[in-house]
Amino acid sequence: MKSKLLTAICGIIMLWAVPAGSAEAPEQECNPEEIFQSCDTNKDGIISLDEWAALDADKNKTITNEEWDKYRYKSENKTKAFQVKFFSVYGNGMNREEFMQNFKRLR
Ligand SMILES: [Ca+2]
Ligand SMILES: [Ca+2]
Repeated sequence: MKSKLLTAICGIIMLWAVPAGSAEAPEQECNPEEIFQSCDTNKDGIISLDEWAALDADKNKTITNEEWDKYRYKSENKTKAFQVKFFSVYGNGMNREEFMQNFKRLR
């Protein structure tokens, strides 16, 4: 009987010890690879103008962290500042290499 009570108390203490989700989420280092994959919705390795337009909310040919957060997380800014400019040598879409070259982390 006594040990049962002790087990119950220990259980309650352990529940307390587990943080109930940190209130302030730390800023995340956004992963360019993840952004590329998300842009490339049909997974052909090229971000077409249509795929790009889905993220580029203000249509200025640049995707910023705000636009990314809105697309990916829907609310509150979680990503460190960055921008990616649309650049395509052949004008038919941006491949992975072009994307990585045009990804800029802002301070
Ligand atoms: Ca694509
Ligand atoms: Ca934009």
